[in-house]
Amino acid sequence: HLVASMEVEESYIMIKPDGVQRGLVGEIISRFEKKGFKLKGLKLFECPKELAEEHYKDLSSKPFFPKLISYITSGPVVCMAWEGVGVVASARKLIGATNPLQAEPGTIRGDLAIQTGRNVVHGSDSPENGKREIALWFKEGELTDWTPVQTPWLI
Ligand code: RTP
Repeated sequence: HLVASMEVEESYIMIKPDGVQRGLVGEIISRFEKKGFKLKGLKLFECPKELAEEHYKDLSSKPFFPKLISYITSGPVVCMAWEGVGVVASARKLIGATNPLQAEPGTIRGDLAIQTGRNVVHGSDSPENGKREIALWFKEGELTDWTPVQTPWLI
């Protein structure tokens, strides 16, 4: 179980192909934006098979791995880098349980999804993986470190 930290962290959040196909991009982005996290990178992207396999390499021995790779590469995804205090655990909370039927109402998966194999969004599971995944999915020039103007509630 992830405990919310007081550190400024980065999380890699990705809207999976079903989220894009179902027209949920704005809805999902708005949840992180309204919470108060800072968007540092955003792109619509067709994920090559090799990248999907690298991203999910820890799951490569699982029986569902081939299905997972074809799901993630089945259409464009929206890649995002979000920054903020405790963003990794907080984003996992906003996203909800892996199985959408177990995700609480009010969470993204709890409100918008039914199946584990079509659970609309990914969020990094540790600050280390947040950094690793952002480096994996974004090139250097694609990230912007900007300072919010007169919005002290954004960190
Ligand atoms: P994610 O990495 O996408 O945020 O998901 P997670 O941590 O909640 O779940 P994880 O166990 O890391 O699994 C990654 C993704 O693989 C798919 N999955 N399918 N039994 C199955 O068919 C199955 N189990 C997992 C899901 O898309 C899950 O989000």
